[in-house]
Order: sequence, then structure tokens, then C-alpha cells
Amino acid sequence: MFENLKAQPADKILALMQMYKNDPRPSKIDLGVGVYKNPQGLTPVMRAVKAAEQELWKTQDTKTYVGLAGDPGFSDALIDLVLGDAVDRDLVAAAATPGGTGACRQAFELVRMADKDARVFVSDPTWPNHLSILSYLGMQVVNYRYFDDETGGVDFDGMIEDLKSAKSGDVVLLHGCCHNPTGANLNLSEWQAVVDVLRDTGAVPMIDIAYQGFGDGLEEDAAGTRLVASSVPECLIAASCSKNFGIYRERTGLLMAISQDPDARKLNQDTLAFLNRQNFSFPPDHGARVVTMILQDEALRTDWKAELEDVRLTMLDLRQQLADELQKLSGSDRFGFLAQHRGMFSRLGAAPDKVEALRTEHGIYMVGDSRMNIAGLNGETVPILAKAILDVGI
Ligand code: PLP
Ligand code: TYF
Repeated sequence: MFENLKAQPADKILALMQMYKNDPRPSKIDLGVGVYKNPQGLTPVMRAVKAAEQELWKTQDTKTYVGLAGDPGFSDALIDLVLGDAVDRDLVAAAATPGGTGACRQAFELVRMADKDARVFVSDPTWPNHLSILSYLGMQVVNYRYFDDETGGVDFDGMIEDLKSAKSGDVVLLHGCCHNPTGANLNLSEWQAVVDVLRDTGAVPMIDIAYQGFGDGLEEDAAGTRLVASSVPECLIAASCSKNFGIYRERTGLLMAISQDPDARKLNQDTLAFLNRQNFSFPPDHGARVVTMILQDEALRTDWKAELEDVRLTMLDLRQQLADELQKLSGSDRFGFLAQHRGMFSRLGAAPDKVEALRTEHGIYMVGDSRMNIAGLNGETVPILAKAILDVGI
């Protein structure tokens, strides 16, 4: 029977990761996959995570099943982290998922269960996994304009115009912060304008927040999400702990579904548990437990926040260094947008042949759409990248 299988397209980001590994040049630079790396090129386990794991090893006396929606303590802690006090806790249904990807997948399935004809509006461009999962689930996708190639910022007028064509029964997928792959983000008044369109159209927002704490700070990065969640009757939020806790392989995420009354909340809660059961039964627990321990313990939480802030500031500094170096070498401000972007990524705005030239001629690996992971740089490689960018004629 398996001869009937058709080859599926590879994940381009993961393929690039393999290409990088296979490149023998010692001077190669990896700006591909979205994993934080310190200036030494390592992705260490965060201090608070190590401490919580140590404590867990000492105190955990069972690994029996928890519950289909995971540990309610994890839901509470993450709802608090993402939403603060923006939404009444009684209106939020939540289920732990395998990573933020799992949360997105379960969210899309929830939408499809509610309305099989729902269209999902996605930014052009968006994270490729959004598109591949939606296509796999047979859901309709509508692109909305997002990135302005000329300015390196958000094409806000285009975005709003396109979102106005959404209708009640449609879903609008938004990146909570640190847009992947562009690095261009909305400011708070732009978020407010998006809220106005959502209210006018009746479309339901779904927010994917995978980089809280990587942009302007933990609270700042959640501001758009909180504004939306507190302004519309229904909202889905897919949150990931992979990046901000550095627990990528533990698969830790949460799907939240906000509604207007306790009955609706109960139906959402039961449906989230049902969907978990159909797809994988109980969600992974280890990462969720570690996150809960960190968020509930004042000392661990303080240390985690401090380390996360160091990570954020390191990336911000690298952005500024790269923008400054390009300004110096090119004598123009055309790369200034790099310093305005936030999070791990920036879209350079280079054609695929230039991206390829960076790889073949300079051993610099970025995704084909010219997305680069800023955290792949350090003080030594910033000038090398800047020179290479100009060398290949970008
Ligand atoms: N959403 C976006 C936009 C992402 O970039 C990521 C990336 O890692 C995720 C969700 C989910 O990641 P994970 O499934 O590793 O938590
Ligand atoms: O966009 C990225 O690089 C991260 C990591 O299939 C990632 O979100 C990349 C590809 C993938 C899953 C995660």
C-alpha cells in the first residue's frame, strides 16, 4: 500500500539546516533556523530551566497521566503570562499542546470543526508551517498584504484594506509579536485599527505568539494580543514556550480559546480536550511543568526574566551593529529598517539569486526569502555579513 505515497515537499528551513551542517567551510555562518544562539554559537539551557529540572528530579514522585488538557496550573501560569489581567480568567478555555505548532494545529482544527467553510486570512508572508498545516487540513487560505518591500516595514494600508474583505465566519491569523519571517511589526495604534476592522467584519482573530520577550520586552510584546483579546467576543491564541524558555525540544505550548460566557467556555474547554484526545491524547508534560515551576517561584521567575532580557538585548544590539555597519559601508540608510525590526528575524529583501550567492560565495546561510536569524551573528561576523551583502550586490 505504501507505494501509493507521494513525495511531500521538504521543509525548506530544515533542509537549509542540513545544508549548513554539510558545508565544510570553517568560516560558514548560520542565519537559518529560528533558534537563539549566544555569541559563542550555542543554545544553552537557561539557568532557571536547569534549576527547575533539578528540583523536579528531586521531588517528582510519579509520571502518571495528567489530563487531556494538561496541568491546569500550567494553563493558569501561561494565561497569566500572555494575557495578564486583560481578560476574565473564567472566559478562557485552554489546553496544553506539543509546542506552539501543536497549538496552531489544534486551533485550525477547532475552527474547521466549528465551520468547515471558514477561511483563514494569513499575512503575506507568514511562517510556512501555517500554510502547510492549513493546506493539509484542506482549509481555505486568503492572503492579506503585510510586508512592504520598499520600506522594510509593514504595508499597513494594504493590510487593513485586505482585512476589510473578511467576513463573520472567517479567521484572521496575526503574529502576536516578532513577525516570522519579516521582523516587521504593528505598533499599538495599528493594533487598535486591526481591532476596529475585526469588530466591523465580525471575523475571529487567531494570534500566534511564539516570541514573547524577544522583541520589546515581555509585557510590551503581549500588548497587541491583550488588546485584541479584550476587545472582541471570540479569540484564539496559540502560545509557544520553545523560544522564551529555550525548551525547543520539550514541545511546550498552549492553545487558548476566549469566549463571552461560561457556557461557551465550557464547550470550548471540552472541545479542546476532545481534539487533544483525537490527535495525541495527553500533551507532553515535562516542559509545561518546568515552565509552571519557573513562573510560580519568585526567584526562578526573576532569574528567567533576567536571562531572557539579556537574550533580547543581545539581539537588539546585533541589529543595531548590522544596520550601522551597512550604513557605514554603503553610505546609505537603505538598511535602517534592520534596526527597527524586532525578534529573531529580519527579511533583508534580497532576490533568491543574491541569497544563493551569499551561500555559495560567502558560506552565509539564510532562508531563500532572505530571512535571516539575527541571533546567528556576533561581533565578529556582523562586519563579514555586511561586506558580503554589498559584495553580492544587494
Ligand atoms: N509560530 C511561529 C510563527 C513560529 O515561528 C514558531 C517557531 O518556532 C512556532 C509558532 C512554534 O514553535 P514550536 O512548535 O517549536 O513551539
Ligand atoms: O521559523 C523557524 O525557523 C522556527 C523553527 O518546521 C522552525 O519557527 C522551523 C521549521 C519548522 C519548525 C520550526
